[in-house]
Amino acid sequence: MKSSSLVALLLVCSVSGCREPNDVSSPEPALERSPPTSGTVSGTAPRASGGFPSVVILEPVTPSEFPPPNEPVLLDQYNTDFHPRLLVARVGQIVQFKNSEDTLHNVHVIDIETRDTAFNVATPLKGSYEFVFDHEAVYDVSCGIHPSMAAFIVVTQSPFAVAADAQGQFRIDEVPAGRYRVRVWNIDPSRRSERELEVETTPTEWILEDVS
Ligand SMILES: [Cu+2]
Repeated sequence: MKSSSLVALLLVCSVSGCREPNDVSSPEPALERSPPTSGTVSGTAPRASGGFPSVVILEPVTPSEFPPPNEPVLLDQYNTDFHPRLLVARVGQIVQFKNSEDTLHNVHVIDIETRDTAFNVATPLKGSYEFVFDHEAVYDVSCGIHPSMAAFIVVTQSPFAVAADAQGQFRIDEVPAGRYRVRVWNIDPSRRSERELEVETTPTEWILEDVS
């Protein structure tokens, strides 16, 4: 019967680690000895401006395809503020705009370059709205009901993008070795920068702030 052979196969897997039942060859291949092919990029970017941290984006110089992640990212509204105040999202990724309190908010999202409105919706009490950005851009997020509420969304094609902390510290793990264009975005245009760097398989600290 098929079901009993399936049970037998599962037993072989669990007891012997999925080797052929008659496999008596020496145990594990030395996987741990294969050289690393990716590295960690960490360092210091400009500190936050106006409460909004810098974003560090690594783009491979050789164009690569990166399918969007299945997991959504969240921009929440509570305590009459956006959380986080700077969100990094990927092209094609679902972004959830949530209202976690009993106060009416709305979400108005504007491309900071073109000033085009991506959308402007009321977020229902304790409800959410989903949106997928289809190209790279930086967006200004506001709530028309509470002028003090402000956030930014940086939409990237590359998966190697993070918001730094308030002091500018950042870390991006598992970056395949190779040459990258590094863009640092900050709401203060004088703190933005662009350069190229070589990602090595050994950890390297990068100073991405041009302090004058
Ligand atoms: Cu609001």
